[in-house]
Amino acid sequence: MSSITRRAFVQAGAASAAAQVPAGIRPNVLFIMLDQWRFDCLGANGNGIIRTPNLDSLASRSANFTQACVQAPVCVPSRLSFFTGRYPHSHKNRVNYTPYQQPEPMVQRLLQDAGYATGSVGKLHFNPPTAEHARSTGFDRVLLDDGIRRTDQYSDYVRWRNGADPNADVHYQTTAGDVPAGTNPFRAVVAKEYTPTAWTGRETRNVLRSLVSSDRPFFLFSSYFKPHSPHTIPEPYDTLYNDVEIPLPKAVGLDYIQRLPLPVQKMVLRGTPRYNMDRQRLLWMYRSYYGDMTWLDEEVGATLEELERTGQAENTIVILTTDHGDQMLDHGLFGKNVFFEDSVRIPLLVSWPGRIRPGVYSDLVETVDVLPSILELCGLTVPDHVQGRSFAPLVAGERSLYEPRKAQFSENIMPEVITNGDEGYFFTPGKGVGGVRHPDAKMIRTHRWKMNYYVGHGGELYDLEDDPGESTNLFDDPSYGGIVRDLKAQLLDWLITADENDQIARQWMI
Ligand SMILES: [Ca+2]
Repeated sequence: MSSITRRAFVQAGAASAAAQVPAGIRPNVLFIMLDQWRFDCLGANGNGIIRTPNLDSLASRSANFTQACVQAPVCVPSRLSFFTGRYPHSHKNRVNYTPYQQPEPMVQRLLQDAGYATGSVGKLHFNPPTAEHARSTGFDRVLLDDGIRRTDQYSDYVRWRNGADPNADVHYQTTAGDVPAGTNPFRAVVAKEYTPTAWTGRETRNVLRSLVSSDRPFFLFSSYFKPHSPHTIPEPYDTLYNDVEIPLPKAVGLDYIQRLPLPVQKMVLRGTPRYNMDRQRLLWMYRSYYGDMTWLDEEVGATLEELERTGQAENTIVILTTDHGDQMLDHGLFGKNVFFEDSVRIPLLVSWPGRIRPGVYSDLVETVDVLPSILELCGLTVPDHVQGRSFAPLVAGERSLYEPRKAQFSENIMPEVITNGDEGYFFTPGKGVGGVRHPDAKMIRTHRWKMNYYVGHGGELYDLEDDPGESTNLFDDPSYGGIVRDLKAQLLDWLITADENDQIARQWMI
């Protein structure tokens, strides 16, 4: 199907859903985001060790997308693709803490303009990182905590804790330090009730109550910093997985890392490389990450209970997802900024009782699809600038109106490769960043194949069916030349058509 036909298709879908939403009754939207949450760290996604009963229960009531991919494996570019429905090369925020200066409105503005009461609690990661700025993007109410030291001065959580916690002079990410052997070295010094996680949960429920009391439908973005590192885990969660041997990723050596394309090598080896770190310490990191997830499960569970208690559960679309995963030493590194499955493949749950058909969906959805899906489910028109494709027909409407994706795309300029974490570098056209032409990497992923392409530095090709751990790079193997050529052609097609609405005037000149 041509993309122009596709656009008409999407709009027809929006119109049909709009017709289904009774006049004056639009659903609420509760959008819950965790930060750096691995796809496999959810019981419902097949993890038999992690304890996430509330999230598993939500998954059983949701469309559970098992092949969802982020548009960029790093925070702000990914978040803005969720919020704008646009790919990173179109919304242009390619690294963290770039001001969003494009004219296209974000989801909160679109819903606010449609009469929604809007609120945000927790991490937004916008720049400038202030609540006032966040309100100017379309949030009526903002309680902010981005979760990192450099923005603490703008954090409503830090301000609150300074007045409430008798130990406020100890930074909230401080760990106990020397602990007896056999106990968790990541145990937090700060008591649970004074942590960002507890604050975000509590304030989410406070803002939820106040939004429900208005006579308008609401959009609430509830955003946790965890299970993002640094690992700091308060009692009682620090000991939850003490007796559990969580399977650890396969150890990799320098020989493996040095076979990766140069930008990926640099990413793995930047700063102090940790690919050969102590395995016992790694196990404690996993136990802390799992403990965080069980705690987040309780917080999200309490919020869903509150939604039920206010009588709004039946008329609320709940979205639960994350902005990217965490390597957790898979392939030799922590964090993200690479295209491995641990970073780009994310959990995505979308529910609406009686409207969204629960089940496991293996369709190739992208995070740019979330905004048009929200709008369509709310009976609103999807603006032309949106590049995503609504999955509303797939999960809640006429399935035949949904055109399945054949491939997903992700983009990453890997700035840390050049700056090693320093943020004082700017992009200069023709010169790159800091005088270095950065590798603007692109990923294409199909049901079977993943190809990552680094301008000037070759690529990676993985067979996700036969090699789900992405251990064998087939990019330079001549017997896969046809696959590489086909994926390159699809990548080129996407690059040409993704922002066609920015490139082509609506009316033909005669
Ligand atoms: Ca993030």
